[in-house]
Amino acid sequence: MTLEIRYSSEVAAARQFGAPVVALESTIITHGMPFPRNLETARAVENDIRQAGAVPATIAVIDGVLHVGLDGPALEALAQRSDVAKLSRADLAVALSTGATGATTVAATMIAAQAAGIGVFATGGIGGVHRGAEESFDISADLQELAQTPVTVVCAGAKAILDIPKTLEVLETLGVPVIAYGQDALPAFWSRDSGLAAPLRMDDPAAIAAAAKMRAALGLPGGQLVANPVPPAEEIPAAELQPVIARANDEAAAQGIQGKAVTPFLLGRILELTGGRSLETNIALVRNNARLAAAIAKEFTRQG
Ligand code: PSU
Ligand code: MN
Repeated sequence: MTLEIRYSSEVAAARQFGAPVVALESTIITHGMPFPRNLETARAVENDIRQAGAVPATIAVIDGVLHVGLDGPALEALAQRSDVAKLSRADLAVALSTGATGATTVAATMIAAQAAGIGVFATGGIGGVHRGAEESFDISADLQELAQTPVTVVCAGAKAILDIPKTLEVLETLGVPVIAYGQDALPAFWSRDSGLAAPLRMDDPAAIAAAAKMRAALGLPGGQLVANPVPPAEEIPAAELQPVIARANDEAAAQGIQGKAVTPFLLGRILELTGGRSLETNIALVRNNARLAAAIAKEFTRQG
């Protein structure tokens, strides 16, 4: 059995000429934002990466084929479909071998990026340890993936819907470097400050790329998590969001929402409860992460 990867024309050209490439996930498109904002955002993020001098590679499984880079019509079709599976590490091989269509989570996108030789990936927020995980055992496969797959993931911190202290503890146990970009505090997705210090801080894309290369030189598996704070003008302060998050979490528990459905449910409810404001922040932070990921990708190329 061989893995077939279908590259978009711009990603194929970038690979041929050794140009910098940034991977992008697709679950944020299909399960993270409503249509049509999801499509507008996906396009804007891709253009941000191009304007920063790198090539975007949005990753998804379409009819059992692993796509690395989606052309315009494919992106549009994916953004409009409501029957798309959410594929994490456990699902990827089954989807590919049964001809399914699915969007890749952070974990699955990291696996695909590595298969395609892409070292950096931009997203919004990673999955992590959910509140009440001591009862539910709900810990995202994204954390294990960061421990074993050598891709630098640029996010805006762990989503504030999670238990952030527990998420940090698990990342520490797994040996994942958690690097705040340009500040000491760990950002919390919609907010710039989680109230917790980040384990590591870096201020320079070149240093982040060099650290990834040093990790490989040491023979260590796994990636790096870069937490990039949302721009100040777009943030929702943590204190303001806290009651909304508590209510969304309570509703999820009361309605018995479980497993893969938890994260999309919480994001959707927070969007409603903030009157759409959380979505604007989400869009701003993903675009901000795309620009930083492009700068890191260029450093990977420059450092060779
Ligand atoms: N970040 C967002 N929106 C999302 C996600 C992340 O801003 O929809 C997705 C990512 O694909 C991440 C997934 O991998 O949520 C985590 O899901 P879970 O908690 O079920 O592992
Ligand atoms: Mn989960």
